[in-house]
Amino acid sequence: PTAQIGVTGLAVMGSNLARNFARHGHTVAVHNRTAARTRSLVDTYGEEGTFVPAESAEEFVASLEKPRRIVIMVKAGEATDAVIEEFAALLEDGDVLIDGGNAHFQDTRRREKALRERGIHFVGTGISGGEEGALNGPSMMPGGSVESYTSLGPLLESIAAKADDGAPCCTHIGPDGAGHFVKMVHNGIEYADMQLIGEAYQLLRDVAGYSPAQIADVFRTWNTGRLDSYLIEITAEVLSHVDEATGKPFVDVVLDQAEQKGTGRWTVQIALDLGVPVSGIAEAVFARSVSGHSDLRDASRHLTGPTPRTLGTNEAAAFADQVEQALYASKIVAYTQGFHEIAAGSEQYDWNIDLGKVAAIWRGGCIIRAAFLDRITSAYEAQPHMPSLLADKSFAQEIAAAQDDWRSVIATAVTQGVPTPAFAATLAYYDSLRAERLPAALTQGQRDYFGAHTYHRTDREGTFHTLWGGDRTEVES
Ligand code: 2AM
Repeated sequence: PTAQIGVTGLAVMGSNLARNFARHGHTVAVHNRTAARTRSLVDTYGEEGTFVPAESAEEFVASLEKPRRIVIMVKAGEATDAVIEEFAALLEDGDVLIDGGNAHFQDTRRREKALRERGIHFVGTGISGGEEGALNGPSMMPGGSVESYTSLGPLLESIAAKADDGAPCCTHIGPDGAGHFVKMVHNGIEYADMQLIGEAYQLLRDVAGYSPAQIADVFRTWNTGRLDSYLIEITAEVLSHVDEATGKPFVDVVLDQAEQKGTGRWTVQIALDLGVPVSGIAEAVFARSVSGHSDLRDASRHLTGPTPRTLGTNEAAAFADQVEQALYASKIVAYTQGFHEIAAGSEQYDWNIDLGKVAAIWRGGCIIRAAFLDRITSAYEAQPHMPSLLADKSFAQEIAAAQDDWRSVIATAVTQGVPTPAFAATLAYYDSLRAERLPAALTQGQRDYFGAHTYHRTDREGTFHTLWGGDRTEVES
């Protein structure tokens, strides 16, 4: 046996990951259910490094050094279970099975437990960066045992993206499902980021009256400042692209119905279970859902409302600056919510996740890579147990400076009838947290009225109920 690592499942993500390992000097065993894919990989890219192609699972396993390390890159769900079963039967104590797909973290917890009982390390690993990242350096979020990371970590770190300071964008996230959980929230934040960018675009289009090409230039300028990020960069690329067939802006010929594969939805579902308010992420998921309801939208075209008024040139430029402030403030809140969910998951499942390290490995390789993740890293390094990213002084100051514009942009959107659900939800979250009193006191009163659900008082310990149907005296319960 000569291979340091094996990859099974050689669709684009798996092939690119295998090539990445090979290009970094590792001998890579490659295997696919349909052997033609394996042959084609080695035929096309064999020169890039040392591949050991295997036709059968037995041959594949026999080609690996011990402890064996096998990365599974097949579709999440039943295919993953089938492949795990096939290989687990051939593995020995101490071998490491890695699932690099977008598995649900609860599936990962279940699989890790079952395999641990058979002496096999199971490493659910989030991988972000798309096809390009898999080939040239993704951000990697491996979970599983500490022991598995001793053997696997250096290999993964060698192929991971490197942050600007040279640190690999890969760290041991925590036990069992921790890696896939963090990848899930990464994707949730990605949904929010994309939606916020989309709302900024819509405002620049409808209120500032800019063309897609002009908006691309605005995004290019923003990308040189604190919003510097991969998503802003590709937004400018997409907006400046012209459809060849029609000569129209590409963004004007694409059907405006956003699809989703499920990790954003999971982020919100799990947040509901954990009781974590991820309203910005939720609005992003709902916004895609609304867009996809063509039936509802068709049936609603008669609904009235304001038509946005386009600003003059100078006003438009000033408005664009305000939108930048709004986008930045909302983005900080969306990340705050995502990190809160990771902290809550970590607490619930005893994962002991280091939030600073999570921010650090998102600085490169992944879809949400952004200059400001460096600052989130520093904030958590300075205060690892911050209850919220908004507890960090410098982020709080930035929001303080941005908030007049933030409010004004949302007010404009509301009066002009441009939907900005994620902008508005993130601002409402901010205002809810800073509010002296919330109407939750009234909610408690209502609950006590119709259901005798009781309440607590601000001035005394204890649990109370008012006899609403009687003389309205208060009783302690
Ligand atoms: P295939 O080339 O034989 O179809 C993405 O679909 C990748 O997952 C492909 O490499 C595919 O193999 C593999 N795959 C999907 N379902 C599988 C299964 N049940 N067992 C093994 N590999 C599977």
